[in-house]
Amino acid sequence: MAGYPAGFEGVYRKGILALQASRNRRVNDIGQPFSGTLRPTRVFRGIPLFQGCLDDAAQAELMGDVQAIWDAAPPVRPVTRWGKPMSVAMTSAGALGWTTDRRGYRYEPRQPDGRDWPPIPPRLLALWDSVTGGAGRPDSCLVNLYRGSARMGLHQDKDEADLSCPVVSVSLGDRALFRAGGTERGGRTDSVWLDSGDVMVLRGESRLIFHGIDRIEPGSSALVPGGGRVNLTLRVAG
Ligand code: MD3
Ligand code: FE
Repeated sequence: MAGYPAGFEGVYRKGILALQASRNRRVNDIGQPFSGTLRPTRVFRGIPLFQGCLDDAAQAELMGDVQAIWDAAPPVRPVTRWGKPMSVAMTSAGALGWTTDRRGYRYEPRQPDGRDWPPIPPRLLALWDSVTGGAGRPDSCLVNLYRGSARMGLHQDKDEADLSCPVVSVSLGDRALFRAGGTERGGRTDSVWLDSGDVMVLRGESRLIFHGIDRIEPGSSALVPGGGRVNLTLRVAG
């Protein structure tokens, strides 16, 4: 940016992003959190980030929905194919829930105790429509709980029947360091902090990227009872 002081461009960009985040918040403040057309605040490695998508009231309402899911389907730390418990505690809502055990990763129509998974909260279905423009209908909502040093290693999500459908991720509670690479293992990766109320949409090329959570920052939010971070991922699994 010729003629401007050194560092101006960064400040200018930050200003634009803060403006868009506050506009997203304002859309939420008029009482129809998910009915407006929310615009991404930034594109991170091809992923549209909707930073500040959910205002404090919308986050609290969603946290209530999460508590209802936990009441009907308590979070568990599933074991991987190799018998090691994951550090993230998980449960699901919807027709299909994602689980893992010694038989491997898969979607199941019932909880391990035989009960149905609880329904996907209508608020989340509305959010899906708002940020995807109404691409299909999610039939699975994975609810991940990160406490303390919980993390998720780099992986690809490929257990869903139709990989051309988008995935929507909602972050609640403590901020988390999200890492994303390309569609091949071993390539360059970049990281970004995800804050409570941030939403991202994975579609097209970014749907198949390697990604993970390096760590959370414990105590950075008071939203989740007992502390930690919740991530909701909406998917068309079946
Ligand atoms: C990119 N969850 O559950 S959310 C997962 O924060 C998962 O709990 C992380 O990765 C979490 O599989 C990351 C962001 C995310 C979610 C799904 C994706 C990124 C994705 C699917 C495909 C590509
Ligand atoms: Fe994933």
